[in-house]
Amino acid sequence: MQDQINRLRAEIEAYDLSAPEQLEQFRIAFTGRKGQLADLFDLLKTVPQEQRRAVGQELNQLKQLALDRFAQRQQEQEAAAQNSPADPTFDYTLPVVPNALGTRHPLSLVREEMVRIFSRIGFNVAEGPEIEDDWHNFTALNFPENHPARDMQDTFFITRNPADPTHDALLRTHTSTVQVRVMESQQPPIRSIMPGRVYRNEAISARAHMMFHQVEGIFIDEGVSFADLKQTVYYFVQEMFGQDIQIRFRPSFFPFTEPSAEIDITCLICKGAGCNICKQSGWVEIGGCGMVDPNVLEQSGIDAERYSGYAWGMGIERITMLKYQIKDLRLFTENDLRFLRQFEGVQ
Ligand code: 2NM
Repeated sequence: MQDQINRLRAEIEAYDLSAPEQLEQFRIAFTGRKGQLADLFDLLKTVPQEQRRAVGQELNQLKQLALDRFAQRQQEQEAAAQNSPADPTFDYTLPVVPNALGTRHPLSLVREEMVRIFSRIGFNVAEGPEIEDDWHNFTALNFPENHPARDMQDTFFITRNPADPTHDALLRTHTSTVQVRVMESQQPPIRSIMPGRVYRNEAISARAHMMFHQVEGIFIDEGVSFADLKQTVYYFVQEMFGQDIQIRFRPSFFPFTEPSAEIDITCLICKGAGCNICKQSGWVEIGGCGMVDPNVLEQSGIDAERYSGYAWGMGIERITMLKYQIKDLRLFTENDLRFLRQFEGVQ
């Protein structure tokens, strides 16, 4: 028995495994169910009782030796296969099949364009949280206690405590919240825009949604006037829509600005002649603006005797709809690829 074991060990150690097919022959000859090791294990019962344990151990070591050789050679062969081409006739000079890239969402394209336009005249981008508190969304912005925008009908509240509204958590209804945060943390000159998503409790339709996007902006320094505001808006509109576009300011009201105005531009559909998009007026509204109310400046820690500023807000959806003549807001959130693929070059 001992001789047989020694012979088999020598055979296992010397076995030539250089060709891939020899690996399988090795397995059949030694470790397979009908291999030589199995034969020797069968003979174990003929070994005298007092030697059986030692011989059994030796057989197990031999089996492990064979399994180790097999595994090592198998690994070597797999590594070699990965490093050499499976098909030597493969033509590596063929052009690859292009991998279709996705396209950017039209709202992203317009937001990026707006950021580029304002950054050229010195505005930086500020961001803030979408979950806000009563202070940043309303109180700091001069919203009176009983203002309808504070109502559940317009605002999504997350937690509400009628006894202590200063601890309400809500989804921001405008990005003016970020303006407040900027004014609280910086001193003028301040020149920032705030692109971002906002939420209002509205039924979803072609013209309204419970979530949309805004770009608001703020400019605070010494001696800033409404003339500066008008010129900035005029510059933006011409860069965004073209040189022939006219603008018009209509007096309006916002709690956080005084005076305040609505911004209209020439209707892009009928070029001012009158159509059903502009309700025959030749003008369409793109946002609101005004001089920041001194109360708002003071509440955020800015000296309103020394500084003045203007601010504005525009809806990205509205500007995108005008630019690309999209007639239904719901298209922006339906993820229909036939819609989404129309705005940026695809192969
Ligand atoms: C608008 C219209 C007019 C505005 C004002 C401020 C702040 F924080 F400075 F008071 N932020 N945004 C503003 C002014 C927003 O959106 C239609």
